[in-house]
Formats: sequence, structure tokens, C-alpha cells
Amino acid sequence: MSLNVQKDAIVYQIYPRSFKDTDGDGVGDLVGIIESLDYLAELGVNTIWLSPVYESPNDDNGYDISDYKAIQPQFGSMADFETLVAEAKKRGIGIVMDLVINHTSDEHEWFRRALAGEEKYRNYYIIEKGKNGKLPNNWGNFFAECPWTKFGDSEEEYYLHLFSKKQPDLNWHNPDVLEEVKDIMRFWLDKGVVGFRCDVINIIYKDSLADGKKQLVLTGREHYLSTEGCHRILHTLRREVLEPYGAFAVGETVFVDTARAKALCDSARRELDMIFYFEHMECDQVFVKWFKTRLKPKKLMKTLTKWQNALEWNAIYFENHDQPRFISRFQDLSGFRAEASRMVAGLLMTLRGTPFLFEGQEIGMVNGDFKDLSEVEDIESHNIYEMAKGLGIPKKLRWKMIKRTSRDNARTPMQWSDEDNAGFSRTKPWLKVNGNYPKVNVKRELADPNGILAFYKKMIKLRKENDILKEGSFRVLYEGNQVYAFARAYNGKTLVSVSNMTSRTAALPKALGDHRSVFISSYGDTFNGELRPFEFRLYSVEDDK
Ligand code: ISL
Repeated sequence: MSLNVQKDAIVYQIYPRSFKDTDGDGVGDLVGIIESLDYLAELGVNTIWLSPVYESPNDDNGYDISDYKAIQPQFGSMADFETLVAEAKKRGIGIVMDLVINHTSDEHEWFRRALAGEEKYRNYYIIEKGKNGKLPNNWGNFFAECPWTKFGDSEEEYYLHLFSKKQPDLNWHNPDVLEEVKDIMRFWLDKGVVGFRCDVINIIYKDSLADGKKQLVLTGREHYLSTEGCHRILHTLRREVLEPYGAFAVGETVFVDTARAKALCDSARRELDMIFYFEHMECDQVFVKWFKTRLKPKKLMKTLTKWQNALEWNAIYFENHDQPRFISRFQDLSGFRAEASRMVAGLLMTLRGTPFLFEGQEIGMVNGDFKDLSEVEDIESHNIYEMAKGLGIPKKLRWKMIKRTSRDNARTPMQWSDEDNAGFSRTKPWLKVNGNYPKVNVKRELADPNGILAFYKKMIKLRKENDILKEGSFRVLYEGNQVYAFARAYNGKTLVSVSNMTSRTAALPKALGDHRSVFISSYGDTFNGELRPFEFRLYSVEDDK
């Protein structure tokens, strides 16, 4: 993908299970997405990233793939998928697929054939003998499980899985695996998709299986994070698959510092176009994501600035299917849901990079209102709850941890209207709908010219049309306890983005200077005094003569 196309993309992430159910099984489907294309075109996005829609036993909601070339029957058929690509294209929207290649499902044919003893397929996975009656090594697991599970009936062999035991890791030392993946990518590119979001892409190549240095989380990770082998694979995929199709790749990369991140997405290296890092998602946590504290705006500002300055081009996001809703992180949100949502819209569309928004963000959806663990589906949440139990953490605290951090917070069904099940489905959805749906829904937002959705539309339109926002440089002006301000400049013209990240009014920082006028305010006026609660303003700056 040329840099220009990349700079034009405004991406909307769909978690298909939770988007729109049209066949009445309580699970979203492709027809539901097709029916919503006009809504998305109106919103102004030009790219859709689909969380996995492949055949899967759904141990991890599709991130455990049993057939990379088939559509999950709950979601529809291949014909539906082809219609989706064609109908999206008519509206100027490209489809990005989720490429999950660190692991497959244990129900994938490759794993089955490996279990059946076929040598070729055993080599697709990481199968090891235990050491002295113990596990092959001391590594940790992303889902707080043991990462080694007995391989079939074997007494002494185990397979590696960094996620659930139904997600065996692929052996990227085997060139056949690379060939299979190239073939899978071409299969979807030939169907007209415009690129891939590459799941946990910087952990795919394990340098060694030696014991790791003891760490609180993920012991062993020094053996697989951003290895040279991984860089080689990404470069090969870029040259041989992505470039010939002019396709785009964004990588989800875990435990990256800015140096590692640069090595993965500097354009000269021809690997990934951009990456999702996590540091700004961690501004409200104590050490690990399970322990949340108050979101400190200043920490968020400093983190955003750090990454803006470090990378040539950023993937900007505040929400996805793994993260609690962003506005729910503000402890002083109460009464300001709409204001905070509009502020996030302003920030998302004015930072330098490609904006990614997650379904429901554009209507100000908040964390799920789960009462107890029985209402939560996510495998990670259940595992962590069990682990916390094992550590003797009291029940009340265990639940508090899960309630605030569960990935299901973002996965509650899309709230389309105030009808039953929020208009998501005519039957009981697979996951509980947030009880606030009579107030928070698309229908209501569509009728409100000053609403959250209307402001997203306005900011998306501006981000698409304005060269300063698209191409301009980034320079931080102010990082305070409440206010974040930065300048974007291009061809001698400057815009200044200002966000009040609190529910209290805030003085305008002096650093803004005088030669400026309000271009847009999330409050819909041109008032130039104190910033109001969670206000976002964009200023145009006159050149100093
Ligand atoms: O949620 C997380 C970060 O806060 C991690 O635990 C997450 O599992 C990790 O970021 C990897 O995520 C990706 O791969 C997983 C899948 O469960 C996630 O949904 C996906 O985004 C395994 O495929």
C-alpha cells in the first residue's frame, strides 16, 4: 500500500459476533454487516477491519481458526462474504481481514493430522518432550494457563500454546508454514480484501525453547518477542504477497518499546505499515492490566506524545475488542458520557496516524453492566478469575478485577435502537446487552444533530479532507493535569488540537499563543474562553507576520 492510501484510511473495526444478527440465532452475521454498510458509509469510514470470520470452534471467539479458507457458518457463507466485499467496494469501503497465524485451532486439519501421526503436520506445530518428568520449559501463557498440554495420548510429549490449549502455536521454523500462510493471504486478496490486521504478530517466531528469566507475567518472552526470524518473515510476506497486491498490514504487537516498534514498521524496512502498541491502554493500570486505578490524564498525554514522536506513522486507537471501553476509564465520567465521547473523537481524528474506531464507540457505548461472572463469556476473564482464586484473592475483589477489565466490556451487542435486545437481534443475544440501550443507541444518535455520532461524522470528514490533519507534522504544546494541546503543521499552515480530559473546566494554556481562532468545538460553538468539561477544540492559527 502506498503511503498516501495508508494516510487516507479511516478504519472501523467490527466484532462480527456482536454487530448485527439477521438470522435470529443471537449471534451477529455477515448479512447484518452488509445491511449496515450505508450507515458506515454515512459515518465516513472507508475501511472495515473484520475480527475473524473464519471457521472456528469459538474457544476464543474466532481467534482459534479451524479453516482459514471457510466462513464461520454462524456468520453466513462465502457467497455472503463476496457480497460484502462487492457492496463495500461500491461505497468506497475496503475490507481488512484478521490474520491469526501465531496459532491455529486444535480442530484445524493440520493439527488433526499431526495427532494422527503424520510427520509433515507434526512439524507444523511445536511438540516437545518433557524434561525429567516435568514440562519442556518454564514459560508463561497469555491466558494464565499452562502453555504445555499433552500431545494426544502421548505420555511424554507436549505441544506449546501461548494462548488457550485449543490454540496450538505454529512452528515458524518450518518453511511449509510460511508457504501455507502466503497461500491463505493470496486466497483472500484474490477475493478483493485490501489488507490484514496481523494478530500478535511479533511473537510468532520462537528463537529457542530454553527456560526463560523468571518474570511476573510471561516468563520466557525474551525467546520470542520481535525476533530476527519474525522480521524475516514479515519482510518476505511484504515483498512476496502484500506489495504485489498493493495491500496493507497493521500488526498487533505485544510488549514493544519504541525501538522495537520502529524496527517493525519503519517504511524503509518493508515489514508492517503500522502497529498497535498498548502503552496508552495501560495508563490506568498498576503493573498488570487486571489491577486498574484512576486514569491519569497526564500519563495518557505523555504516552501519546512519546509514540507520536517516536514513529514515522501511528495506528491511532482508543478501543478494540480486547479493551474496556475507553470513556469508562474516566473516573469522573458520570453525567459527561457524550462530552467525553466527543472529546475522544476529536483526539482520534487529530493525532497523526491512521484512526481506528471500534463498533459502538461512535455512539458512546460504555462498559458492559455485568452482575457476576456467569454473565461473562470471555475465556481470558474466566481463566484470570480462577488464577486469582488460586492466589487467595477474595471473591469480591476477584469480581471487581474482572468487571473492570474483562474483554467482554467491549463485546456487548451493538446498540442499534431502543427495541428489544437493542435492535441487535430478535432473540436473546449470545452476550448480555447493556441495560443503557434505551438511551444509548444508533437510532437516537441519528436523530441528534449535536450528538456523538454527528460529531464523529464531522471529525471524520475533516480528517479525510484536511491535508494538515492527514499529512502534517506533530508537535506537543502542552501536557497538564487536565489539558492536552498539540500542533499539526503542513505547508506553512497550522491547526492546534486541544482536549480537556476532565469533567472540570480548565484554563487555556498560555502555550497556545494568541493568534488563533476556534475552528471546531465539541460543544458546537466558537466560544474561546475556559475549556468546558471534556471539551475538544481545534484552532486554526494565523501565521506570525
Ligand atoms: O487483551 C489483551 C491485552 O490487553 C491480551 O491478553 C490479548 O490476548 C493479546 O493482546 C492478544 O490479542 C489477540 O490475540 C489473542 C486474541 O484472544 C485476542 O482477541 C487478539 O486480539 C489470541 O489470538
